[in-house]
Formats: sequence, C-alpha cells, structure tokens
Amino acid sequence: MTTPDRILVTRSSMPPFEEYVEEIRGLWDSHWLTNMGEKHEALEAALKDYLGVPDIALFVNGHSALECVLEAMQLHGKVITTPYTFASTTHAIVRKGLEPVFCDVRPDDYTMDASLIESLIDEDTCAIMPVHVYGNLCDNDAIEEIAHKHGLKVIYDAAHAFGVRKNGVSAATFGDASMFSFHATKVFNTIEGGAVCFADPKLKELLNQWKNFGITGLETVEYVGGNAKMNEFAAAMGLCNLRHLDEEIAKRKLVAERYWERLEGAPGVRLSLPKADVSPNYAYMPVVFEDEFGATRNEVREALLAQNVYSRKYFYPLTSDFECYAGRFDSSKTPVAAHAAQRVLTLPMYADLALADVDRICDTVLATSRA
Ligand code: T4K
Repeated sequence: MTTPDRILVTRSSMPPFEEYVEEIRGLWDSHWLTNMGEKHEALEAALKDYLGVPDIALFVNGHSALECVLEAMQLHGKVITTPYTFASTTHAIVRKGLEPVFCDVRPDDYTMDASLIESLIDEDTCAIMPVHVYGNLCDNDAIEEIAHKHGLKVIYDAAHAFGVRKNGVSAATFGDASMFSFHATKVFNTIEGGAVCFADPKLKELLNQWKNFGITGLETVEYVGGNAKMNEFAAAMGLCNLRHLDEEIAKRKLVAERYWERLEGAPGVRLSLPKADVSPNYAYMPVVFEDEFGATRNEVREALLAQNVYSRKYFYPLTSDFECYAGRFDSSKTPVAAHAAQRVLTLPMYADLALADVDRICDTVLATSRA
C-alpha cells in the first residue's frame, strides 16, 4: 500500500463501486427514492439481525434519531448525561427543551461514572443519557439498576458503539433505547444516517410518526414532528457496507493492536484498551498524554501535523464549556472529564490505514516525549 500525501483522523469505508451501482439500479425502475421504501425496509431487517435487537428505526442521521427518541418518549425535566462527548448529545437534550445535568466520567474509559449518578437525581430527573464514547461500553448494569430504582428512562448515545458486544450480548439491546450514528466517519456508514434500537413495541410507530412530521394517518397529524427519514440511496449504501463490515472490523483490529503494541507502557501515555468481556469495534484511537509524558497533547498534535498527519481533539472542549452554553454549567464539577479533554488526542484510525503508517505515527508521537 502506498503512503498517502496526508493522513486524516479517519477515512470512510466504501463498498466496491459496482456493488453500490447494482444495489441502486432498481431505484431507476421504481422511482421510489425515500419515505421508508424497499431499501430502507431491507436495511432495517438486516440491521435487526446483525445487531440482535427486537426492533430498530432508521433516521437521516444520528442526531435526529436522538432528538426523535426524546420526543417520542415525551420526556420533560432533567437528563443526566456526560460532557465528554460530541456536541450532538448535549444539543439534543437542550434542543428538546430538557435540562442536561452533567455527571463525571471514569478515568479509564471516559464513560459515565455510575457511582455519581444518584447524587445528581432529583424530582425533576426523567432520564439518563450515557455515552459509549469511542465504543467503550458504559457500566450498563449499574446505570440501569439506578434508573429502575428511580423510574428513569435510559437512552444510550451509542453513536460510536456499532456492533460492540459485552459477554456476547449486543450493546444495542441495553436500556430503553440506543442511538447509533451511521455518519461517513463511523465504523458502519450509510453516508449520513442513524438508528434507534429498542424493545418497546409501541416505540416503533411513534418514532416513525415523529420522523415523518407527526403524521399518524392519511388525514391526521397528531404530533409536531420533523422530517428525519433515511433515503433509499443511503439505505443502499448501508446494505453494501454491512456485507463488508466484519472484514472492516478485522482490519481495524490489526491497526489498533499495532498502535497498542507500539505505545503501551510509554511513560505518560494512557491508552483506552478494551475490557476483557467486550468485543470492540475499534472505532477510535484516543491517547491521553499525562504530564509525565513531558510534551503536551498540543505539541504532539503539531509534531504530527508537520508530518501531514491530522489527529483530532475528540473531545475538547467539554460540551459544558461550549460558547453557546456560557454561564450555564460548571465544568469544575466534572474534573475527570476536564482532565481528559485537556490531554486527549485521537490518532488516525480506519480499516485501510497501513501498518507502516501506524509505525510512522507512533515514531513521531514517541519522539516528542521528554519523559
Ligand atoms: N453522538 C456522538 C457521541 C457523536 O460522536 C455523534 C457524531 C453524534 C451523536 C451524532 O451523529 P450524526 O448526526 O453525525 O450521525 C464528525 C462527524 O460528523 C460526527 O458524525 C461525529 N459524531 C464526530 C465525532 O465526528 P467532524 O466535524 O469532526 O467531522 P469532519 O468533517 O471533520 O471529518 C473528520 C474526518 O473524517 C475528516 O478529516 C476525514 C474523514 N471523512 C470525513 C467526511 C465528512 C471522510 O473520510 N469522509 C467524509 O465524508 O464530526
């Protein structure tokens, strides 16, 4: 494999061109391009099977899926969540008129620290929205036990966790609902897209209505819904990509293992290794550079940039520090998340990343150390 001019943090997986053309050929006969057509139905069925879930609803993107599930569950009040995430998680809560209450994360995997949740619950709390950040699974058992005790819904932001399993059980079955992103940058993509997985049979109809303007019958509109339907071209991309997914994850595994082999044990380098009971999807390669490393995360980023390698600060700043929320939240209340956000760098990670390039990236990273 030749070395590309520049290496970006990720690169979309694409099926063979001819396979996609074959998949969309029928659309020229049917002229049916969207509004829950044939490809949409086929992808729902295929994903139900792949993820091992009772039911699924597809969306135009993961963010709309998150907003829609909050609407369909008719939630009001406060939602306990984490600030160490992409803008979408917090924005979805706020845009639906709910109030985020930020819980700190665990230092080893940056997911919600379940031991802190109960201290944040009050009579206005209606739900918990934990994030399986980087595909690292939250402590779902502890979270759901607390939720059950207090009568709260649990909606996982599983945007990064497609295909991840714990003790052989699909993470898509956790909680009341799990949202997945099928964005171009994800392990499984439909170009743009997303889904909600759930068990409650009532939710399917509600989600389908909410994502289609709240239309409930030919001449009835019962909800003030939006438009968040996945189109047929996106669904066709999903059908193709799903056929190659296991192979893609196997290739990512080799890349991840090379990174871990090269970086593990370096002073001041903190990796996010999968737990023993988890089958990971190798979605991201986050590295936290502690003071002991001797160089800052920004210095590492600059050194990589000089080599045309584009790492990213996923996730900095904390969502609670965004300008649009100025004066509303206090990120000193989530010190573990704040610490990680100041020090994390996500290194390039995708199926076709050459191991020679991983070596080059690791050489550059390690050369910046002043430990
Ligand atoms: N919850 C969480 C925890 C999330 O991380 C996200 C999305 C969501 C919810 C919402 O799901 P969606 O509504 O997006 O389905 C990217 C993605 O746009 C976003 O989906 C993702 N999280 C977030 C973590 O990353 P940016 O602004 O960093 O993307 P961008 O355009 O800088 O792309 C990053 C790299 O990906 C590029 O350097 C190259 C590569 N790339 C990008 C695109 C657009 C490709 O290879 N192909 C492409 O088409 O947000």
